[in-house]
Amino acid sequence: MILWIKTANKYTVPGLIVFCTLFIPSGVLSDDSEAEHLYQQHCSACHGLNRLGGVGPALLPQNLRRLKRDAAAQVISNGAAATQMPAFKSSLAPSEIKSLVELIYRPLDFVPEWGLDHIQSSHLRHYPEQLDVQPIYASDPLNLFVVVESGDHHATILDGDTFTPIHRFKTRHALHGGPKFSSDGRYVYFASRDGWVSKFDLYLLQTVVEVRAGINTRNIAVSSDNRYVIVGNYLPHTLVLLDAVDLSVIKVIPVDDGMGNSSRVSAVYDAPPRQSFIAALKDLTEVWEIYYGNNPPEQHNSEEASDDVSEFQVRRIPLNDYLDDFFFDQNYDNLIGAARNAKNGQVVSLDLGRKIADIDLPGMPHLGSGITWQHGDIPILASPNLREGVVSVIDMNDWETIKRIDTLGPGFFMRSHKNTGYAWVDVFFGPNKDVVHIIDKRSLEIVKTLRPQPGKTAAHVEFTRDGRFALLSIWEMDGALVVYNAKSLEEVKRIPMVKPSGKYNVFNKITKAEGTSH
Ligand code: DHE
Repeated sequence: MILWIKTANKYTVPGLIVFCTLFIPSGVLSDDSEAEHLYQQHCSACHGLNRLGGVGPALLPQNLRRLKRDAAAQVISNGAAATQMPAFKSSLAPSEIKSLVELIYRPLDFVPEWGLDHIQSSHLRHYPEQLDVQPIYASDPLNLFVVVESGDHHATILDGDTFTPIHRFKTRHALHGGPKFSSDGRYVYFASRDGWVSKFDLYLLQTVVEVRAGINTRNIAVSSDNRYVIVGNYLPHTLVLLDAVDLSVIKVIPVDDGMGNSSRVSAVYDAPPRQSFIAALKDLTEVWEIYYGNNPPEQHNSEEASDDVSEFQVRRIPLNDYLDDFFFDQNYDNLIGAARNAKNGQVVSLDLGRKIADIDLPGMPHLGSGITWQHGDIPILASPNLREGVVSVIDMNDWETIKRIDTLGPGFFMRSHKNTGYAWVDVFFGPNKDVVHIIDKRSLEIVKTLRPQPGKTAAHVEFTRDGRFALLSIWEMDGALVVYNAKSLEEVKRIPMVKPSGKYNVFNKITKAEGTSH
C-alpha cells in the first residue's frame, strides 16, 4: 500500500520511513521519536526525509544558524509569507511545535551525502540559452544594481542612474554572499545557503538554469575566463566545479588531507591573475589553490603537496593555524586572513606558499568586509570586525597597524570607491546598529556619522559605477535602500525594499573595482 500525503499544494509519496512511523501511536514514543514522527508527518514531504531540503530549505543546525529558535517556532506556527510554508498553529499543539524546533536544531548523526548523482539529478533548465541578444530595457546594463532582498527571498534589479527598480523576482531561499558575475556583466550567479546555484540572465531578466551543488554551501566563485563556477560547501565536505554555461557538473572534489580527515570549506574565491581558485578550509590547516588555466605556476615550497591530476590540479599550502576567512591584496599576490584563534590575522604569500606575516586583526572580520586603497605612497587595508567596535588600518608594505579607528560598535561591511574620498563602515550590532560612519580616506578620521532611520539596522554600502552615489540598506522587513550623494553626504532617494541585504553594482563587480568585494 502506498500512502499519499497532502502537503501545501500537492500530493506526494513519502518514503518508507514515513509510512512506518505514521502508524506508531504517539503515546508510546519518546520525546525524540515523537518529534521525529511529527517531522515525518508534517515536514518531510517538503524539507526532505532527513531534513536535507527539497521544495523547502534544509532544516539542519548548519542551515539555521541565522534563525533564532523563537523565530523558527513562529514560522512553524504562522507559516512564512511568500513561500509554500503553511501555518501549523491550528493542527499542532504548542508543545509539538516546540519539539519540532528542538529536532531541527539537532545535528544529524551521520554526514549526509550529496554526490555527483544527487547534484546531476537536481539540475533544472528554466530558459533556453540565447546568444547575441541585447538587453530588453533601456537602462545602462553596466550600471545596474542587483539587490538581494533577504526578507522575502527576492532580488531586485535596479537602474543605477535613475534608482528605479526594473525587475523583481523570487530567488532560492536564503541567498548568502555576494552574487558573482560573468566578465561581460550579462550573467549573475547566486548561491543559497541550501546549496542552490542559480544563473540569471541580466539582459533577458530570466533565471536560465539551476543546480543544487551542496546541502550547506558557503559561497561560489566564477573563473575569470567565464568557464567555471566553483562551489565551496560545509556539507558535504566538497568543492564542486560546474560548467559556467549550463551548470553541469565537471568534478566533485572531496576536501580532505588524504589521511582520512575531511574539512568544511570556509570560502572560495577567484584569483584572476593566477588563473586559479583559492579555498580556505575550516578544519584543516591548509589553503588550497585549484588551477583552471592551462599553465599552473611553478611551486616554490617543497613542503606543499599537490594531487596528481593535471586538470584542476590542487595545490595544498600548509599553514600553522586554521585560516577561517580571507581577502586578497589588489594584485592577488597575498591573501590576508583571520586565524581561528581570532587574536590576529595572517598573511600568506601565494607565490612562496607560506605565511609571511602575522597582522593585528583582533576579533573576527566578516569575509569580504575589508577594502584596500592607496594612502599616499602606502597601500593600506582597512577592516571592521564582528566582535569589537574598531576598524583596523594596516600598511600592506610591512603589515603593521597604522591606526585603529574606534566605532560605535562591531560592524560587518566597509565600502568605498576610487572616485570618493570617503570609506563607509556600518555598525551592525548593539544599541548603535542604526549608524554608519564615514571615514576620510586621507586623515583616517570619522568625519560624519549618519543615522538614516533611528532604531533600524543600517548596513552594507555599494557605490554607483562612477562613485557619485552610495546606496545603503535599512536592513529591516519594512526596509529601504537609501541613496546618498557620495560627496555632499545628503540623502537623495529612499526606495522601499524587504530587508535588502547586499547590493552589487555590475560595473564595480566585473572590473573588480577598488573599495568593494570581489
Ligand atoms: Fe556573510 C559575504 C561568511 C554571517 C551577509 N559571508 C560572506 C562571505 C562569506 C561569509 C564566506 C563571502 C562570500 C562571497 O561573497 O563570495 N557570513 C559568513 C559567516 O561565516 C557568518 C559570520 C556566519 C554564517 O552564518 O555563515 C556570516 N553574513 C552573515 C550574516 O549574518 C549576514 C549579515 C546576513 C545573512 O544574509 O546571513 C551576512 N555575507 C553577507 C553578505 C555578504 C556576505 C550581504 C556579501 C557582501 C558583499 O558585499 O560581497
